Formats: sequence, structure tokens, C-alpha cells
Amino acid sequence: MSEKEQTHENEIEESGVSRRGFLGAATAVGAATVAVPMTAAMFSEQAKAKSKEMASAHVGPGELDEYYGFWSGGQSGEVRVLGLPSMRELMRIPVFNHESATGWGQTNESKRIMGDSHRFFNGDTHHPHMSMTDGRYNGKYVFINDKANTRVARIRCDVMKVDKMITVPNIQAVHGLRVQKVPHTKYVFCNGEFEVPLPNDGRDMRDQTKYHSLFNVIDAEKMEMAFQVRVDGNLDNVDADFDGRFACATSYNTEKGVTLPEMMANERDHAVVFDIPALEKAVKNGDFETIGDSKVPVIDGRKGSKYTRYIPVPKSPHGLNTSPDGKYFVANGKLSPTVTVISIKKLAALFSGKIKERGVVVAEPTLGLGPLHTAFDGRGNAYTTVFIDSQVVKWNIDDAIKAYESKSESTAYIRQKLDVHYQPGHLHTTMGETRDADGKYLVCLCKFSKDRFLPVGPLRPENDQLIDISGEKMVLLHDGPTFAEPHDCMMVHRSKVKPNKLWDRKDPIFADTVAEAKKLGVNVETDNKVIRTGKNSVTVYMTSVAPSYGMNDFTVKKGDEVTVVITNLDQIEDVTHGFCVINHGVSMEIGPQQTSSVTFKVDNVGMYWFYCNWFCHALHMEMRGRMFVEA
Ligand code: RUQ
Ligand code: CUA
Repeated sequence: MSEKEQTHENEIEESGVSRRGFLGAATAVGAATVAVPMTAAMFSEQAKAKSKEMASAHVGPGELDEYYGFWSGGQSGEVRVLGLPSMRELMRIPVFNHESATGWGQTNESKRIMGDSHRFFNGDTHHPHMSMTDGRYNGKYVFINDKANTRVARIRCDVMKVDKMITVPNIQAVHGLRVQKVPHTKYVFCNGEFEVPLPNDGRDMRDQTKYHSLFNVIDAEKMEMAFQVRVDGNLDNVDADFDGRFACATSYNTEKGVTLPEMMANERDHAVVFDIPALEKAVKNGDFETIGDSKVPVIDGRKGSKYTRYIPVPKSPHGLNTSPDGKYFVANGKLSPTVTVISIKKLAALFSGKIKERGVVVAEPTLGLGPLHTAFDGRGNAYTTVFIDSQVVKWNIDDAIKAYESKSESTAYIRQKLDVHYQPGHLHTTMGETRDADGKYLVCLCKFSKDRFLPVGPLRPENDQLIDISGEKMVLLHDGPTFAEPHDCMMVHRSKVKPNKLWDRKDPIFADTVAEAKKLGVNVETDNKVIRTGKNSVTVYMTSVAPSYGMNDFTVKKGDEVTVVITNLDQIEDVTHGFCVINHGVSMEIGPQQTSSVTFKVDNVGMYWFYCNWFCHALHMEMRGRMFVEA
């Protein structure tokens, strides 16, 4: 063995790959809270030694990033847009949350999009994924799930705003979400993580044997449910193939337990494979049921169904990732130190009964403690986060397959283990979930930063680390402290995304508002008037051009429900106005050429200033007017 190889072996040994075996409940729960390998000081020493490489992540003032990153904002309920490699935050897109700056959750346009669920102020976003055409990002939409209130939303990338949102019926906690890659994103696939009684009308509420999880298929263009599939066990993460036939999801609770020991009882759980064209046929042929009030077709995909197959994998798998060459699904072990590599090519034989379930498994490399998610560089290497070891493990897929075939105990398929800060969850490579995987950067989303940044109280930022994967070795380039938990992200080359500079006057997001005005004989682009629409309701139509509104004041009556509709006539890029009424809790954004509206109650007689709260002009301070509330 050369000296270099020897050091490599040592590194692997030190970093715990020899710690084999499955974790019991106690170890898993305990270990996740225990302090971890490298200290911040050690990282900083390493960084100094590598200051040359660090320069490659530097994007100077005025320079544009090469990639857009779409980050989930976790419990904040939003999505964030970052530039890479600088890791600068470019925008926040409110989704399931309510947002003060833009009025999301408060404007009539956003309420229409959020539907009935606008009354919720929270969300828990996990998995932002972009629509594709032929396995490549098409720059059109980003889809995102809300685990907290069982919703899925769609962001339109031309305006970077949510334009559709649905609540998924018959399930609780939408978790894993991915898009159909081929031939294009006709469907969004997402998992019902928590098992529920079906129907959930109280009758089987306490009988957990009657609980089920459903796999959910959403029509991506209409943003309506296409169909659902009842499965055995629960569902965690999901991904789709590059052939347009299969989707695969992990299940960590095949026991259908409701307590931790119950959920961890089985040594093996499974990954479920769904035959999408066969399921479409089932819908056509009426081979489904409906549940309760819901009209959505629910197909029986439990064990023995012709529409699914259940592949046994080690204990409590988590992430499920498709390799960009379209050959493999990788199920990540979580409570097993292994990941399971499933050959997609062999799935057809599994469905036709030519081979058995485990016959599709072509490798099961041992990587470290707590494998959660895997990403790819397009050069045959995979990168897996190991949560408990706080590392990213780079391994070679072909070598892992050879080791499995020859029943070798060697872990020579492991190329490198890199310490990260701390407890990494998702990791992503640039373009890595598409055919265009370019193997340039990897982002690792770490759940804890501990001593890595200036302390900011008991609640610390998390840490998104940027890693250069273009060479033989992974090199840590940058730390990105971040707020409330970015579960997941995706990175797309900037050439694929073409955002608008101004709103289109025909934009469907405010088309209803414009149409309502028309019914009242109002042209929102020219008219400034107050229209009484009912005994206690009044609508105020206003235009805005920096630095003034089309109206200096308007008069309403105590007890009125007031709707203010503003159309921003500015045609200049980046001139956004706001509308805020003092002491009324009202605030909204009106972008150039946009129409926005908000409805609020006036309960107190008097004069109230309204003003523009988005800086727009040297006379921005003067852009204000008076609302008179008469008795
Ligand atoms: S999965 S916990 Cu993305 Cu690791 Cu939600
Ligand atoms: Cu308009 Cu500030």
C-alpha cells in the first residue's frame, strides 16, 4: 500500500466507517444529541491551509452567481432563493407563511391562491424541486410541500411567486416530494408520511391497524389531485426515474407503530416502487375507490397489488435518490450504516415476476452512521450525508456494485469522508437530480452550527456548507449560516431561469381583481375612485406612479369593510411601491405593472395616514395620503 493509500485508510478508520452494525433505539436517540468530531477551531485551521481553493467561491461585488439555489425555509414556511457559489440570499418567497413585507397571506390575490388554508399562519416546507422536460430543468415551476398543514404549492419562476396551492386530502403530513422527470413534469409525486384512519371520521380513530398512508400524484399543470395509492407501511422520501415509468419511496414505519419502539421494531423496512403508467390505467379502468367526501381516485397498492412492489431494505430508510444516469434508486439507511442501491433496469423484471424483490438490489455499501441523503456528480460518484458521524461520504457506485457482487468486505468504494458541521441532513449537487449533473458544487445542509458562528442566544443558526466537488477531493469552501431549518434545496444553472423584470398586465395572479373592477365599470390602469359596493363595504381604486398615489385621500365610514386596489403604473425595473395603513395592520407590495389589493375593517372614526412602505424615490417619504373614517 502506498503512503497515500495508507493515509486514506487511516482517515476512513478514524472517521468511523468501522463502526458497523445497526443502531438500537437508545443509541440512535442518544447519539444524535452527542457532540461531534471537529471543532470550529480545527475547521478554521483547515480553512487557512486551503485559502487558495477558497477563492473559487468568491463572487465579487457586481458579479453575478452561476447558479440559482432554491432553499426550503423549514418551519418558517417560506422558500429562499440563493446565488451560488456566493451563497448570498437573493430573495425570500413567502409560501405557507404570512409575510409582512409583501402582504402574502393578507392580500386578496394571495388569499385566493392559498384558499381556505390562508387562515393558517405556519408551514413546514421541506422539498423544493423544479419542473423538468426530458430529465432537465425547464425553469418553469418549483414545487414545495408543507408537512405541517398537508399542502403542496407551486412557485412560478418567471415572477418567483406562488401561483397555486392545494391541500392534499385523505392524508396527514406531506413529506417527500419530487417531480416526474420524463417525458416532462406531468406529475408531482408526494408522500403522506403519517398514517391515518381512512376515512378519518372518528370511527377507527384509536385502532392503529386501520391506519394507512397514501402515495399522492398531483397534476402539475392544473395543480389538482390526479390520484392516490394506498400502501402498506408509511412513506418518507420519494424520487422518480428517467424513463417515465417508476417512482420509488422509502418507508420507515412498516410496523405502522404509533410509538418510537413500535416504529423501530423491524430489522427491515422497505422501499415501495410505483408503476405510474399502470396506475394511470387503473384510474381509466375504474379500479379504485374514493374515501369520504373526497372524489380523488384511491388505488389499492398494498402488498400483492399489481401496481406496486415492496423491496425489503435495512431498518428505517430515509432519503431516496435517483442517480442522474437513470440507472439507480438509492435508499439511505438512517438506522443502518448502509445505503441500498436498486437497479432501475431490473424493476420491469420484478413487476413481471421474473425476479424476486431483493434481486433488484445491486449494492449495499457501508458508509457510516446515519446515512440520510445521497447526491451525485455525474461522474459515477455518490455523496451521502451520515447524520451521526457528521460527515459527507464520497463513494463510487460501480465499485460498490463490484464489492457487493464479490461479497467483499472491503470498503474501497469509499473515496473520501469529509467532516461537516454538524448533523447533516440533505445534500445537493449542482444540477445533480437531472441529466445535466455537472459535478461542480455540493451544498450540505447541517442541522447544527454549535460554536461555528458568533453566539446569538440559545437558538443558533444552522449551517449550509458549500463544498467544491470538481476535483478528486471534496474541499469545503464556505459556511452559510441560515435560519429555521432548510430541509432541502436544489441548484439550477442560471441559464435555465428567466425571471421577468416587470409584471405582465395580463398576469393570472391578479386577473380576478382586474375582472371584478371591470364589472364595476372601473379600469384599474386609469381610474382613481371610491365605489360603495354594499351597505358596509367600499372599494377604493388607486393607481401609483413614483412618488405618488393617484389619490391624496379617500373617505369611508366607521364599520366599513374597505378594499383598496392599487395598480402600479411604473414601468421602471425595480420600482416597487407599498401600501400600508397606519394602525390597521395593513401592508402590501405592488411591483411595477402589478395590481394588488387588500381588504380590512375600519372601526374607529378619525384620520389615518396611509403610506408607501417600499423605498421607491427620493420623495418616497412624501408618498402618502389620508384615509378619513366618518361616523
Ligand atoms: S427529509 S426531514 Cu427531506 Cu431528510 Cu424532510
Ligand atoms: Cu412608492 Cu415608496
